[in-house]
Amino acid sequence: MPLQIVRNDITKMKVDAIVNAANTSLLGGGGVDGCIHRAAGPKLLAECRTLGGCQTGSAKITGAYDLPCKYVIHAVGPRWLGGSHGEREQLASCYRTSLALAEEHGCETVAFPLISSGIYGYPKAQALKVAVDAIQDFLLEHDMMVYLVIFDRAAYQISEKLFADIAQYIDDHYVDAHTDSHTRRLQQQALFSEEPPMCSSVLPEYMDDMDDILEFPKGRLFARASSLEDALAQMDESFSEMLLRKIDEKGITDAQCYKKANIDRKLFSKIRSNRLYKPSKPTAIAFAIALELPLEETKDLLQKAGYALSHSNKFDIIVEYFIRQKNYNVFEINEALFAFDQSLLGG
Ligand code: AR6
Repeated sequence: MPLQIVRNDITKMKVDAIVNAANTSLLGGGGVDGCIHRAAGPKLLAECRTLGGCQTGSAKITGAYDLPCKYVIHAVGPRWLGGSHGEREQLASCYRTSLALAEEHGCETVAFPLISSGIYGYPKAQALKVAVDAIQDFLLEHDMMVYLVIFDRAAYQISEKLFADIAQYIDDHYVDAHTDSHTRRLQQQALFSEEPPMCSSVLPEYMDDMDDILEFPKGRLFARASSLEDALAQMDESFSEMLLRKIDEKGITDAQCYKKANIDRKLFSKIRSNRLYKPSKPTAIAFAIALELPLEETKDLLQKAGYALSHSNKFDIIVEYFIRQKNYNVFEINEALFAFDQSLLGG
């Protein structure tokens, strides 16, 4: 996953470079700046003294000394003055300059705090959006693993309305599913008491239309497939094949698809070159989102990788919510998944 949002203390990140939310003097301060200087030791300040400060919206790079990374990139975010003083552009410029510096120094992994969102007072939700947009733009053209490190829970709030809508959606569907599954369990128990174990009510949904190859209910699957080889020869389009077909049908390039899915190039190549590659569920869903598939097609694609969307877990319900809203922005979906403590989409 090229952009990953994690909850951590940035000084603990084992990456090539961490970014500091510094001030124009580059001589240390409070917040994350203080944490980084304490963890790096006094040699960091000594090097910073040689840099001659830094302008707002820009960044400079130093060694990392006692920190577990190789470099510290000191970025100077804007103070929030109400939003009409070029704050957004200056903040975006911090991310762009830092990423360019990281690339110049051969960094493959970089971790950012939410610059300006503490002492400098930038509203956290807006600071997050600027960060995600700027990093996403950079990743469209470059290969890098970027972590956005969120320190405190309060720093990460999706809008109250969205949170309430999703909570309501989960509530409605989660309850339904649990009521349904209770009823289904009772029905299944009743069936088990009269039928042999292999009965239609316990077959997975995807076997519904396999009547022609099932001899049921005597319990012999694939009865008309004369041998295992015949059965294997009848294998369907695989996940990889369906994915590549859909990419062609949408008229987009492979890179447009995997970047939009927040999947890195290497993982995509593996999937492309191995027709039987089995992706993780978050990866499979990320591709469905990148392809902007409606719900039924999303389910088809997932099924190719052996997964389903169910109403018995929050992750699935949140994904379904976004697909029904036709919101196919992986990063916005990830913000919501993060807010509900679920795993994120991507590779
Ligand atoms: N790891 C990750 N994030 C952190 C950590 C940490 N250890 N500590 C704080 N944060 P701030 P600013 C988060 O105030 O707003 C300094 O004095 C924090 O929750 O560190 O850009 C500088 O010298 C917040 O979301 O930076 C400047 O004078 C985010 O990091 C001024 O503060 C940024 O908060 C810069 O203010």
